Amino acid sequence: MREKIWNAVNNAGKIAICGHVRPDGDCVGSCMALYMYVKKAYPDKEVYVYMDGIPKVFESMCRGYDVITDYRDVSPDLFIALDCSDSERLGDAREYFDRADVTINIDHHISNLSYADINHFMAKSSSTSEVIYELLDENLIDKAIAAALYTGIIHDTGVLQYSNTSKRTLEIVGNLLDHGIPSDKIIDETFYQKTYSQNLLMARCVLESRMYLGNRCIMSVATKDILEEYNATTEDLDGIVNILRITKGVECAVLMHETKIISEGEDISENSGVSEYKVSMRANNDMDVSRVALMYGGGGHIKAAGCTMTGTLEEVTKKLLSSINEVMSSIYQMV
Ligand SMILES: [Mn+2]
Repeated sequence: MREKIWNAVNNAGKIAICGHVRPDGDCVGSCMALYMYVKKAYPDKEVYVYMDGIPKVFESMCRGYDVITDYRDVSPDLFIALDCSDSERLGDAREYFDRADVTINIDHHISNLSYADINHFMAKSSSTSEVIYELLDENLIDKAIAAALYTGIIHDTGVLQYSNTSKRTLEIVGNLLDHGIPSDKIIDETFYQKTYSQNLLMARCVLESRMYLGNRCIMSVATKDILEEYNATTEDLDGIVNILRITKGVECAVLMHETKIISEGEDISENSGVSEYKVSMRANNDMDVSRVALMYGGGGHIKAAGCTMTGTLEEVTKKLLSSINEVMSSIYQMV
């Protein structure tokens, strides 16, 4: 597979690289690493990288490089999609991907749809960054490439915590550290760091949280009012549900945030109006929140899933708790 991929790169004059819409750390890291590597290893080739909506924390990784954000057509001979399980997730770059002579799909999602001419997905790898590392010639990896791959691995493994972190992941991370990358700074500045107002918002959500189902479920709601109070966007809520999840004894953590007010209630202070809520859930132990999300047309993974619900806050909370209770009971009765 390695040879097939590099042969395709060798045979192309113009190469485009693209990740998925709303790129995360692994997406930005793997795209930038491959982009920098191909430019370095094949100086005679024209190489382009597409990414839109790069979160602020990853901007420094892309600084000084010509990242295409307007999705103009560069008519590449070879188009490489990274961290994309489905070509739909390429967003506006998809039509150029479909038009390219040769396409490659490199990923680590088990659900990958094999939509390219050459499909290389490693479901056991922690991240696309890890898959990319395995394809590179170690001698050509420099500090910038190592930092990009490291960032990707750190983000998809929750700083080497999640169960997708293998012995091989740690070996690769060890090799990347040999390049003298500022690993502590990368973890702090791209993963843990919060602005003061993000911290206040997190504190507020923790303060407003309630325990349910015999203290096995913790739930908090960020209403539009709360979000406005901290001048916050959805991005600012990142990580809060994980903070709720580490509460001792909890099997299921829920953070809901109000996305749309459908009708104001008679008594606004009672939250009696109908709204749309985005629900994000995290599970501990054997709990499976993807089953709860599926009941409301959402989806995700066993340990992290989400859905959208509409109703008064009371209705939504009641329905959701009863579904969580149902799933939890069925799982823990089996044990
Ligand atoms: Mn990924």
